Amino acid sequence: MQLAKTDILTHNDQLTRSHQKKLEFIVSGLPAADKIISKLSAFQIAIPSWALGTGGTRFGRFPGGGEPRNLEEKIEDVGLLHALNRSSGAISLHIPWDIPTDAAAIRKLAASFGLKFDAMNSNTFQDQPSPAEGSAKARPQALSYKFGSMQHVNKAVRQQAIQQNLEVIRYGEELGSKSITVWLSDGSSFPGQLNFREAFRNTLDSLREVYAKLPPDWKMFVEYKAFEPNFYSMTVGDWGQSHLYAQKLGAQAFALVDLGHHLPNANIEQIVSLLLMEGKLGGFHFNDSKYGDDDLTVGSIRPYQLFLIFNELIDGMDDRQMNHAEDLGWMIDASHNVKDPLEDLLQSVEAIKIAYAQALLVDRKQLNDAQRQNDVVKCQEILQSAFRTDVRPLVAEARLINGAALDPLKFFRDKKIREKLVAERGSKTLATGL
Ligand code: RM4
Ligand code: MN
Ligand code: MN
Repeated sequence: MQLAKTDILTHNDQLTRSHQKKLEFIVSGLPAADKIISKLSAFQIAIPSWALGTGGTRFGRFPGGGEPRNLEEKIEDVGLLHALNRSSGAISLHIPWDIPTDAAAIRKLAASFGLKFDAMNSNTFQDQPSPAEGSAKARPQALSYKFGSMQHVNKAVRQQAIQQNLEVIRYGEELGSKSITVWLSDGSSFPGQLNFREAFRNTLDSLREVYAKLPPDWKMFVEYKAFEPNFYSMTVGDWGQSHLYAQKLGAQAFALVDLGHHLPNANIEQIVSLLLMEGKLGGFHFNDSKYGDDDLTVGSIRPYQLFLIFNELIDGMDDRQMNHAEDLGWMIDASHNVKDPLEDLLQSVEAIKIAYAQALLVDRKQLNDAQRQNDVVKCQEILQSAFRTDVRPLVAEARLINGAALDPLKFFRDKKIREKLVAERGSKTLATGL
């Protein structure tokens, strides 16, 4: 579904007046509002192809209807999001959930929506029973990943996982992607099940084989996770282990931080800061959580933590003269059980941009001075006054400049987009993914 530009213009016309008032108010107190707005318009967040349908829990799944039935429709959905907010200009594919059978056609379709291909993801955490429907290129899987993939005690299983990752890279090259994210569910569920050192070495050797074939302009992201599906040990269990792999692999390998993959109360902003300092932070999977890998809407539970993370990101990236929009991989990794996936993703993108905008407000010089004087109260005041600023008009203005809708969610509802998708695709469709 392509949105009519005139519909967006009409929608914006109706909201412009009240938007301008709010914008004037915030801009009047900001010396560098223009700079902030242009940074916001450049900032894009990739959408995962596996989060466009309703996710489930192990207790059930409640599809809402109109879910994308294939890769083409997933691309259309991301295209829709991007037309609404001009901030979701990339899609991230999971293989073999979303194999591009005709890469040239898929690339063309994505380009028609102004979309690029973000990091490719390899799935060696499930056994694939047979080639996914409509994906003639998928190979049937011979060996099981029940006891891991890259860590496996059996070399043949490790080889299978390596080959699968190399295949993912090949698909990515056909699509113009520039990175692969490796998330392994490898680990153990019971004490004694695994020799930790052997599992680490096997995993490192397997990753090395993939890394050796990585195109020179690609990055490899090693994503860690504290627990689940293994509940005693994970072979890439925390940022220290990710960093260790990335360091041993080489300059093209980085750690990837998924916000939901930490033990409770972990200080994620500190992790981010140190990984950046070491030049080993590659990218992000945004989501929110209260207990574990809950994959909830970004900013729905702990918006202050999100702000603090962005505060460290900006500080660390500026220190290394990095380009905020381009030098790290920004992606959402969420699952939607009770909300409309597209509405949920719009909320997530908005939350990310709000946190980014708030962090851009922090007066770094003042903060630095207050830190040096051990003025703890002032440090807190500086951070919290940025966090408590309503930056939504700045984010909306960035959207307006980019030709997006002033209020994407309102547009989505007013124009009954979900209803149209249900009419087009049916009420009983199921998207592949989480
Ligand atoms: C994992 C992890 C990965 C994602 C899968 C689907 O928990 O977050 O990034 O690829 O879920
Ligand atoms: Mn993730
Ligand atoms: Mn996860």
